[in-house]
Amino acid sequence: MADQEEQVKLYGTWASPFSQRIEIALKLKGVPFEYIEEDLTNKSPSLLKYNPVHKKIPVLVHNDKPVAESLFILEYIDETWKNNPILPLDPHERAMARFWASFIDNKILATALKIGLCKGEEKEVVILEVCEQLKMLEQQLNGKDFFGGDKIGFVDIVGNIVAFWFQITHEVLGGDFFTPEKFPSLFEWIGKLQEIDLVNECRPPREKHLAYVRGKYESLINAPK
Ligand SMILES: N[C@@H](CCC(=O)N[C@@H](CS)C(=O)NCC(=O)O)C(=O)O
Repeated sequence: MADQEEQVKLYGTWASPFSQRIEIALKLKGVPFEYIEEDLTNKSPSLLKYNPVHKKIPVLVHNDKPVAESLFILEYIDETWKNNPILPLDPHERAMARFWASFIDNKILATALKIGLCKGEEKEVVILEVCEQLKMLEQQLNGKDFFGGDKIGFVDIVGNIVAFWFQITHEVLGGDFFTPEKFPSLFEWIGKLQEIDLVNECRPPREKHLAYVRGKYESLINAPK
């Protein structure tokens, strides 16, 4: 566990599923931390100093040493505070957890982000693609409550983006494909996540989140081409 002397700071923004991942992990480990809300329209000198490459949140700063990129931060947290492991201990299971976490960000998220930007037939193709990817992810649950087994782990924490951000975005876009009928196991999993207090503590209030995502989407489609 962390020494009394240790200083842990998280630079994040309230609506970001990426900074929520880090909040969930720190709470799971019981690591006290200072949360610093960033204004991404006016990034702080500290954020630019700590993440000069991507200039993005989240950034974890542990005793003045920064770590950027949510997947790497999760690994850092798991290696630094050993209680309540996030990654499986078995090397093959660890590799698989990393594989599916990367699949969520590099495939599902990357495809989902295209949905709001295209129309007609092109949009249908993208929706089919994301549904296939979500099915592949769903199959990984394979009768388990969580991707991590009987408790949340790496893929569950990374998957918060599917569970919460994706659901809200789907609603804003007026989608009809991300439903419990089409993805029963994923929705059961979302239900299980919602039973976990510390996960709920890290989620933004639904109405506020909906309004934020709606605003983002409108400014995206109204942006000069
Ligand atoms: N791959 C990054 C993504 C983080 C990310 O996209 N952060 C967004 C907020 S949700 C950001 O800081 N955007 C600011 C910018 O792009 O200028 C991670 O996993 O941490």
